[in-house]
Amino acid sequence: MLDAQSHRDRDDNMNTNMNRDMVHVVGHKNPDTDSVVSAVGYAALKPGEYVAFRAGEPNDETLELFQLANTEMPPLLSSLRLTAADLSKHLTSVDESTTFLEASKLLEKQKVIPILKSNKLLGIVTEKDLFRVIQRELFEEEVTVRLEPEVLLKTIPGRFLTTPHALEGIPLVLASSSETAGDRVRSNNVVIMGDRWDLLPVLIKRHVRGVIFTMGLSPSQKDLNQLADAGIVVFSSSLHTYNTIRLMFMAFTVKEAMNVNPVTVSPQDGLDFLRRLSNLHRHRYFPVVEEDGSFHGLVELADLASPPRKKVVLVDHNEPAQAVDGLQEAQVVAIIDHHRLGAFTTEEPVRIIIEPVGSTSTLVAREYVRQEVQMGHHVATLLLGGLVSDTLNLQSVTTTPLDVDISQYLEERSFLSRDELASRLFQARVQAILRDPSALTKDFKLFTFGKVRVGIAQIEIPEGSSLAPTMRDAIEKVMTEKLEREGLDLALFMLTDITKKGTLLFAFGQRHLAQMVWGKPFKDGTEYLPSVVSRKKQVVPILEQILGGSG
Ligand SMILES: [Mn+2]
Repeated sequence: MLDAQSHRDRDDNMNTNMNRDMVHVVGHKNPDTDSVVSAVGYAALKPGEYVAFRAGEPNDETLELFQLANTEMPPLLSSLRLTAADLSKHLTSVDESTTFLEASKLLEKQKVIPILKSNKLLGIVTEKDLFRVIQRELFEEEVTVRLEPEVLLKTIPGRFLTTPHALEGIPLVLASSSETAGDRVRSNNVVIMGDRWDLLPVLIKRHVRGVIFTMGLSPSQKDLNQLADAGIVVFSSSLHTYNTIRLMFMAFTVKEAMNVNPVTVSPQDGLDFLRRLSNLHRHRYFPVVEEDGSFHGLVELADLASPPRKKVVLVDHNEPAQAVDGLQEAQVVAIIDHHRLGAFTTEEPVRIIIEPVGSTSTLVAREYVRQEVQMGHHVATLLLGGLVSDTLNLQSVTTTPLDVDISQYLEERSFLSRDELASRLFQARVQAILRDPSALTKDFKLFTFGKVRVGIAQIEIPEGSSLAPTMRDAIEKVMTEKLEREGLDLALFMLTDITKKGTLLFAFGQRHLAQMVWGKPFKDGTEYLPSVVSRKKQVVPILEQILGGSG
């Protein structure tokens, strides 16, 4: 018998599929290179505990970097919400031919058993379900048993003395004197008896269905032949009569007891849905079944009350709006970032590393130095790529001395030249823009100067001005579209050359306005403006000054 303590123990054994200690390390949605590689780099600090993810499809530059580093892209994390897949439990499953005896042994370890056929769910069975069948036997006036040979052999130790067949009929124990016994025997009986050889002629005469001899007894060969000739199935149980009969109650298969219509859920179903479902159906278990019908696991009602939260480290972002969906259901354990701190509150203390440096990769790499962890060359290559990508190969205004130091540290460990890596990455970036020029207007901004509506877009690229011939068509296409769609007077595109620290300015629409503002001819619609790199500080103010205040 199970006591209360062992009940508790086996509950604890039923752990959900979710690894509660696993920490998801993930960057922002619409991931750039820095956000993907800083997740990989940070996760590699604690292998086995931290696992890196990406929050969206990688761009061409990021793909190029992972190819260069010969490393696998981390998997997509689309949500941090708890799902039925996370909450489902590891359970031993059985097939429908499993006997009650086998099932009841398994039910000492788990409270519910899934019954499968080729990994498809047929039903579930609990102790209650087994007991319902046994109870039916207990309260029926006249019980008919059907003991299938395989079930009988698996339940009662013993052997068939005749060809194995199902023993089907009304059980009758012959213990009384031959006179009384003879009167009681019917042809639909399965007789259970000891060494009452004197009664065998009666059994043969009445054509009983079968005989079970107890205590391992077997009749003489002559008697056995006569029983067999009369079509009577003979089984010899090695147990005594009481134990033989007791086990007959267990000579069923789970097929006869299982609940074939449990309410099932799919692996993607979220916690809210599961809670609503459990209010609707007062079931204790909800099998989790894939779309193709294959069995995934079981969610238990008790686990919906206070489920564990997924742990997450945010890299390269700290604003919930930029984070993977379901962040509010997760537990943030750390933030590693180089962006401004947005509105953010947590329930527990959080490790925060936010510094105004050129890339998150820089901060992640510094953790290797601080924590004295050896950095492999794959990670060094990836982090160097992230650093180069965000700082435009150390030429962006956001670049700090720390970025420069760390870039040297990474360059040594990656066995790569930073400049070569940079040129590979920026080539990939340009190729991607040519394939999908809409990327050029990602940071498009609208202004009104006096009565003039102006739109300005900008990209910053090392050796940017040398790319003008390749990119001219793409720039013209997206900017004339903007001009028309936004009803602009003037559309400006800044192709900023980070290396030369200047901007090639493209003007579309009323070009004479640009000619007036900068006092230059804008032949072919472009003009190179040396030492102009900032839209906010160098382009907007002069437009405002010549065309009128913005508003
Ligand atoms: Mn970044």
